[in-house]
Amino acid sequence: MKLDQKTIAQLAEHLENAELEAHDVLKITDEHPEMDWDDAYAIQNEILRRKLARGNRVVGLKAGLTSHAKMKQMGVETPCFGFLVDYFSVPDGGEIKVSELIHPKIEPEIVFVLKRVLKGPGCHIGTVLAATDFVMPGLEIIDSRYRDFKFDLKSVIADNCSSSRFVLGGQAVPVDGVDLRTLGVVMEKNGEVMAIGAGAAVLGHPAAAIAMLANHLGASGEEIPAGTMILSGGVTEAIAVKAGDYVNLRIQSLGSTSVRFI
Ligand code: OOG
Ligand code: MG
Repeated sequence: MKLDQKTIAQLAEHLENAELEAHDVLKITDEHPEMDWDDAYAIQNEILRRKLARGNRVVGLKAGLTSHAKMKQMGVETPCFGFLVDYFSVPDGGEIKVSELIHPKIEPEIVFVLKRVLKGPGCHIGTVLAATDFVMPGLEIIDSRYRDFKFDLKSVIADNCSSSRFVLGGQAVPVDGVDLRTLGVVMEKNGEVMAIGAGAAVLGHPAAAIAMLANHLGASGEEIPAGTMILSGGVTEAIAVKAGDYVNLRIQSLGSTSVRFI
């Protein structure tokens, strides 16, 4: 760790205020180029602590920057991990107020729900599939707090990996019998196809993203509890949205989910 506790708390407050007040900020590594990975996750954890103290609850976890499309779009080469709290959740077919966000983008995700605990190190695709209750389609709305959506990996980790809203829908499908690599993914905005992909875009197999998350948490002695919902990462690049837009996601064998921006 390169930053002291006071600086970590200040940066967490700074980034969380930007989220809650929907305004952008400069990326924090500009002022703190010395910060390291532990500092970045410590800031994210402090944002979580602030939310829990206010009565919010964790409802899921996410892996991000797990596809080449996303890594290329954002100019980074390593995945990141974050948390999802209750007020991020939007019902299937529901509405999102863009005035509550800065410059939202939307991306298609394959979502896992676990039936058994996952504890790294040593988790792999097999461990993850054996621990998975079902998968389902999800739309993630990301909203980097950084100006023009530009950041480096440490800055985006501190900012809880741009998390802001998510929508789950479609069908809950057990993983035996489906090949998650070849599932087709089609995302439409206002009736026009905007992004297409397949599950293998996510680290070769979306379960690999869940294994990485379990191994990341395992390094600090944490486990992923049974029942946890996890976004495995955008399959395609993220698409900008504005008020009036309607987005629909279809994933082969898993059904569809949608959301409207107002
Ligand atoms: C970081 C969050 C990425 C994903 O699924 O790749 C993410 C960002 O692109 O702003 O959620
Ligand atoms: Mg995502």
